Amino acid sequence: MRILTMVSDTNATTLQQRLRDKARELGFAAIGFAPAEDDPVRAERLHEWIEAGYHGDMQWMADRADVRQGPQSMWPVARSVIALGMSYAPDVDPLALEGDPEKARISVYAQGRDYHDVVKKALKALARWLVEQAPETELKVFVDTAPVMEKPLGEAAGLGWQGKHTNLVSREHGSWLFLGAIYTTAEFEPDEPHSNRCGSCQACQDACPTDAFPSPYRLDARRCISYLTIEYAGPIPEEFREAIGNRIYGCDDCLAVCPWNKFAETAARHKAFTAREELVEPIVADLLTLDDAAFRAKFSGSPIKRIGRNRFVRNCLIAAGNSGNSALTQQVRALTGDGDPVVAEAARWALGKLTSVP
Ligand code: B12
Ligand code: SF4
Ligand code: SF4
Repeated sequence: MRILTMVSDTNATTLQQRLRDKARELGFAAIGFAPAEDDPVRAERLHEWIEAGYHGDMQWMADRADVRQGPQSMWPVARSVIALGMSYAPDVDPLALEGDPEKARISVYAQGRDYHDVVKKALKALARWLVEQAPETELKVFVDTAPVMEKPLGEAAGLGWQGKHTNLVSREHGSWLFLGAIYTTAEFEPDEPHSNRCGSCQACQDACPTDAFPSPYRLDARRCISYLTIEYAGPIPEEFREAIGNRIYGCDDCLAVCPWNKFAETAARHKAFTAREELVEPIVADLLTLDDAAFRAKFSGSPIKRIGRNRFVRNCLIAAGNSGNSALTQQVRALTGDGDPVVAEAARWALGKLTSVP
């Protein structure tokens, strides 16, 4: 069903333009349209990725891969995808704390409000607006948690391209876009898919501290610090602990070195993603003291709350062990008796590192 049949012909072309305007008014920095088609190449790459085991413990990626592979597989009546991006461009260098072991590094995306909430709210508002304009339209909105491959859809809709670090890179906003998508029964004029602009650059591949890219455009999540510190609940494998350094939640290194970021302007950033001051340069010693209640209070409204106190303190203990800061020894020793076995084990490891400092 074409959108032309849903609204009067004179409004038809302007509806798409008004939708773009509305998206910007709601805080989206980028919007594009793509046909709601499955792409066999994209689908095959997803299945290869899962067969290689690169998803690690993210069983939800494998469970719904047949639906995730494309819009038609999920919702056969969908005709168009509206891809959206919201900027979270930082105003300081995300790598600035690299050599500062007393401080911890929280990835840029988690220094402001939880993007799941912010993007979803704006997507729903945009969806409501579209249904008011074209009442026969059916739609579904997605950000992150649904079985949807948002990056290739963003590329198909012209928002940017999937760089060698696998994330979507925008010429205007660099690597700093959160993505969301709307599947709709309305048929919009598609935008041109974005061409790849990585060229011979491989800065992101060289920057990765854990060698998580088996080849360009492919990420082995099991080696990625973002996976290890956020998604993975067990004891972090020893081979990665030193490389994690002082990163306690996510990792920005491959994104931060991308040369296209020089065009990203913080003026385009949604105000909800302005960094909370206390999360820009947090002190490792302060974070080790958090119990469950203090953790929840501190990270209310933040994506960090999702991982819970135990996983968070586990990460802080890895940073403590890597700090070489013997002033942390008492705090770390106290955590060797923690009720959570993963926290207690991380504390023993950190204690061993701190007490072996010459
Ligand atoms: C699972 C997941 C993760 C996993 C796995 C990441 C990954 N690369 O798949 C982990 C936990 C590691 C992760 C980490 C991060 N994530 Co994440 N994650 C997701 C999620 C939920 C699904 C991604 C997915 O489908 N992966 C499956 C694999 C198969 O997909 P893929 O890597 O895109 O695979 C494609 C390429 O490999 C490509 N390909 C393969 N071979 C070749 C060869 C050539 C030549 C080419 C051109 C392409 C190509 O084809 C595949 C299919 O298109 C999405 C949200 C969503 N629903 O889409 C967010 C999402 C991708 N994450 C996001 C973010 C912000 C991050 C982090 C930056 C967070 C952080 N700072 O710590 C890191 C970045 C790490 C990195 N370099 O990717 C954003 C990215 C926004 C953007 N601009 O792209 C998303 C879109 C969430 C959102 N709604 O904004 N994430
Ligand atoms: S987020 Fe960090 S660990 Fe993961 S691939 Fe990028 S640089 Fe490597
Ligand atoms: S750092 Fe270079 S290779 Fe990596 S995504 Fe950016 S342009 Fe592409």
